[in-house]
Amino acid sequence: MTNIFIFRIFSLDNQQPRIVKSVIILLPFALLLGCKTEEEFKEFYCGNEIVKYQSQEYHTVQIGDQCWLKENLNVGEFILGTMEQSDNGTIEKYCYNNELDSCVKYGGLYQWDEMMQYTTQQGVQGICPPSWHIPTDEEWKVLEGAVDSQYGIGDSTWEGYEYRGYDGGTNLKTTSGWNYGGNGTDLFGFSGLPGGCRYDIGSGFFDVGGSSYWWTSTEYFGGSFAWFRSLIYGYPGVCRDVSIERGGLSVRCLKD
Ligand SMILES: [Ca+2]
Repeated sequence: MTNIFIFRIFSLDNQQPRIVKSVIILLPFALLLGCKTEEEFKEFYCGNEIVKYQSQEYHTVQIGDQCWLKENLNVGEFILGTMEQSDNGTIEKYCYNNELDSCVKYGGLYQWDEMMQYTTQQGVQGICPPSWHIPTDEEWKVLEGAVDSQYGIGDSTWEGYEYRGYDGGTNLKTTSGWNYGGNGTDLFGFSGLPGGCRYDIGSGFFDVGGSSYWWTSTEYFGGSFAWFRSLIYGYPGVCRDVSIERGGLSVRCLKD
């Protein structure tokens, strides 16, 4: 359309200086091009992009077809481990051993319902930033297949329980920060730290430095339990298991 329009204008009147006509005709076209370029700059580039959310900044990392936040979520108001998180319009978090520094280092620990913001729908935004969501059990299987050197995406090994895979866990762990010689390779930049968890029974905390626990948004047989993933020092695989939803685990968000 634009080319035809330009041709017609040129053929109407050859008396005007050619350069003036060119400027008048091409100006809207140039502005259009300029707008497009600006839009392109606003596109999301996983890995370069930093996500600002509730006064915290999160890095991003592309692993296969998925874009993950590179840090555990640390959002909400700190409450003691002896308290329960509730549907009160405020996001609440536990910090390991009730120390705020633990939340800075490892992110907050959340009960499943609080993380989901009181829905049971898989893949919801929950407490994640806008256009991010709580990964499902299936989306975690894709990540596991993407980072394991022996068992790829879709391999039946990922349907199993407890520790599965060859070296997926090692490749998800940070290269420092794990106790008992448990550091990993962090081959894909996932940067899994051993943040421990809040017990599902009682109100104490468990195993910071030795293991990590991330919720999925997938319930187990529709209530009270949900799937999670765990890494532990000394095990190269990734643990897939269920926890009582009352437990306080870490949360990693996945881009929509
Ligand atoms: Ca709450």
